Amino acid sequence: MANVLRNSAKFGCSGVLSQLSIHSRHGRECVSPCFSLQQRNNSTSPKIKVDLDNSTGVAVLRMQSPPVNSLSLDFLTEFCINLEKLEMDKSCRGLIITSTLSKVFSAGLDIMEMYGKSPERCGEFWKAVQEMWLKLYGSNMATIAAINGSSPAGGCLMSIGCDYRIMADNPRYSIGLNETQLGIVAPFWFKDTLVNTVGNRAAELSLELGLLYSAPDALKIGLVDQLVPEDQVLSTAQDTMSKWLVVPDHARQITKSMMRKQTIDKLLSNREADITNFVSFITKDSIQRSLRMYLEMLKSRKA
Ligand code: CO8
Repeated sequence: MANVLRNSAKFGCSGVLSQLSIHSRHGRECVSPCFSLQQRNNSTSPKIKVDLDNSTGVAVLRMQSPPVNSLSLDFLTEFCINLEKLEMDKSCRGLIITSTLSKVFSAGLDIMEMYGKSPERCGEFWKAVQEMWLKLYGSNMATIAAINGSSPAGGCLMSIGCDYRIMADNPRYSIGLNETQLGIVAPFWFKDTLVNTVGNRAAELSLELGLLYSAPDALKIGLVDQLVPEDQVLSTAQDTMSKWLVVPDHARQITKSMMRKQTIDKLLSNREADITNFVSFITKDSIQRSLRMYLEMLKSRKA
């Protein structure tokens, strides 16, 4: 069994999910007995909708949290619960992540979760961000991001947490880790994931300048793997997934673990320190001022 899943299981999921977890008949952990199989496979909730096609073993997770699918604590908790449910479902082999919103895949972390919040709340939030990445980057499923809109910062992290990225060929959509533009710093595991995706030099430029790449430019540096017309993003993801699933699961999973384990273990062994760093950084007056200015800029753009 691949190490990735063991690692993420060892460190558990959100508190909510830990409370729901029980052991099932066949020895794998499963979620609360109140979920029927049908419900587990096709959950509908306000922020995320998951549909698992039992005939193909492919689940489509649709983010549907207007206006911009920002990653709030509630959103992340729901995301992790859904991911864990799919991970434990033997019939699910592949996951496609996409958005129901027009123009936006995900605007990244919900800035309001980092602005004017208590240190305790910031710590809880950051733990959920870590959990989202650990579960996605370490998933045993084959994962494809069907990026049908802009995907800055945490949205980009979610995308590069997948195995493959297909983006709408629309120059108005952008993707990248733009943290420095907000006056904040992408943590080491954001950086490591980007380096693993585009290489050291492109990651260095990208991170220092907080670059947001248009879809064609993202393709050029390898931040996304493929561009397709907007109305074909999901169907291309489905076609691509069927090719990925030709590869025997165990061989793909062990290979994925071999490629990603070191990066995952680095966060796992520094998890508490990373939370402490985030909380002390984000609650600084100067950082709070930067975030306020950024929020004002976002609002004024509309005016
Ligand atoms: N969080 C909270 N609210 C947001 C966010 C966000 N990330 N992004 C947009 N919004 C709000 C806007 O303020 C606006 O609110 P309102 O309607 O009340 O005025 C509403 O969502 C709609 O936004 P737009 O009008 O801008 O929507 P568009 O469709 O025109 O544009 C974009 C969509 C391109 C996604 C645009 O909103 C955008 O660029 N957003 C900002 C994205 C961004 O910079 N995110 C960075 C978040 S930080 C992060 O993810 C990593 C942090 C790591 C921390 C490390 C510290 C140590």
